[in-house]
Amino acid sequence: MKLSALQTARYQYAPKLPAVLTAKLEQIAIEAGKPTQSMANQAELKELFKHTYGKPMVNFKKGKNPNAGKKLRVGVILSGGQAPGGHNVIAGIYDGLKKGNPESKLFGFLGGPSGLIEGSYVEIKDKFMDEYRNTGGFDIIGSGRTKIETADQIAASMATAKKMKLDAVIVIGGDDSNTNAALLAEHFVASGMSTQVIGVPKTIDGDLKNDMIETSFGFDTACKTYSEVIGNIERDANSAKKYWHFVKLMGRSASHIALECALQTQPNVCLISEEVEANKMTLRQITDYLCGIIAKRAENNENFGVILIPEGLVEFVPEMKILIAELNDLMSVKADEFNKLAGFDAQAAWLAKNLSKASADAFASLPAAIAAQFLMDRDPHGNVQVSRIETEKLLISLVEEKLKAMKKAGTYKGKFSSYNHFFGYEGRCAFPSNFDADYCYALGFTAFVLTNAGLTGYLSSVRNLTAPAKEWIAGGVPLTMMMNMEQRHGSQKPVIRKALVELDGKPFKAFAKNRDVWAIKTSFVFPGAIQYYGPDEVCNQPTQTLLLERGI
Ligand code: FBP
Repeated sequence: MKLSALQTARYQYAPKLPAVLTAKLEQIAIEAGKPTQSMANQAELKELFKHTYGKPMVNFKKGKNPNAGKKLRVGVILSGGQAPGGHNVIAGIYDGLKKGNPESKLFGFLGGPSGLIEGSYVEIKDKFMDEYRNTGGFDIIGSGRTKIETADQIAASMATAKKMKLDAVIVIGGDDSNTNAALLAEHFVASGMSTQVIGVPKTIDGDLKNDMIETSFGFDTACKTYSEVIGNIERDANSAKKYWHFVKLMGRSASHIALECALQTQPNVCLISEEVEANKMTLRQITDYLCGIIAKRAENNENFGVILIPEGLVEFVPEMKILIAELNDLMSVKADEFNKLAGFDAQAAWLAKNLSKASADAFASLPAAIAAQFLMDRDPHGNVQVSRIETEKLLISLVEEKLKAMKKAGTYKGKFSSYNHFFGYEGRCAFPSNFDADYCYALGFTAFVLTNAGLTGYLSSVRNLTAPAKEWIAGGVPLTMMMNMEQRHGSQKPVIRKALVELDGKPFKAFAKNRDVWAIKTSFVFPGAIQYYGPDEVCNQPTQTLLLERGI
């Protein structure tokens, strides 16, 4: 394989660890707190997780480690969407295992959770590991979105773990994958198996966070990658002064990515799905809001600008949310009937009869190309694939229509030319920023220490992230502590609660305080490309979200 100069240089980068983890393994002790509770529905969750509910939080401190030197066999899974830094999590686990006992072994399950179900894996060894250190992507072993949930899948996973004599399975995943990890941990203990299950918080979406998990890995690099390109587009827009750019940003549900990019680049508009939902804004109201800003800038002769749109927006617009819920139901309950329909016209005619009147009207109001995207296959969790709905194009067409009407009425005198963009996949496999390279390595090493301590049902946790890495606090959070019960596919299910943008949180407030000025007065900021070498403020800054949330 031909290597770029940066990849060659990044192989030399030594990720930083919290001070406690740089000690000899014999000197890393576990300090357990008090028993914990789930964030809601305590009685139901206690019943569902009879063996793993309510464990204490644990932290690492300097002290005696009775388990040092234990020979371990561990399997690791990369689950769900790619996020920069996944390879360093594996490197952290690997180095920890080998430091503990050079005869310990790490196996990578191929293609995500299905690798565990099918017993498909590879042993990770020195040379193989070294090829992936500090690189982006999940290509070391691949990822997948299979859920381990049916009785057969759980039985197959147990069989693999037994056959491979695994001491632990480490699941690197988001909220859904770690919910699965919690269930697996419970099943393993309930069946008398000694295989432990440990999770690691991954997702560029940034929505797996709470008091104990300050951020999920990958969010930092993905946001910096998108912000670089948004900044470049802003500068282009400000140079040519003739285009409006509509930029959709990844983030399945929560708007953390859009908000962080807005804080980094100060665009003219950034829609926040959670606010749209709280204010019950219809598509028409969103269009009016955008056109108001476009018209105002036109009065200043500024017929250009940049608008950020979170990927999940359509699911937060009231009429679209109801439409999507009805479509999800119809497409699963009447799947046979629906799947027989040949082509979009037949589907639209069938839906007109089967949807509620309000949803049928909402569906009919969409341009046909966009409406067809609402009918694409659901993901394995039953979710509509919002990254495939071209919300940016939908908004452009609604804005064009409205501006035409405004021109007729004499309330808009500008020129409107637009471009649409979608930034998503290009941010998921970038070389991890120094922050993500360090954070991931520390998360991986922490997952190893939790494994070494014989714990199960824990999520690897590294905190105090705005301080230098040596001051980071490492430990484990019981997975059940982050859970509640939610309605999924018609029944109540235990799930890790997704963290949405909080409208009374500091990042949103910082944005809301400034957005009216940014809308009219061009205030663009150009962050430039991620820097891996150079002064601290250039290459080691955490995200604005993290700084604001931690009051810095
Ligand atoms: P995870 O939650 O699994 O980390 O995935 C996040 C994400 O990148 C979303 O932002 C996006 O909507 C989705 O994955 C795209 O999924 P896919 O990779 O299957 O197209």
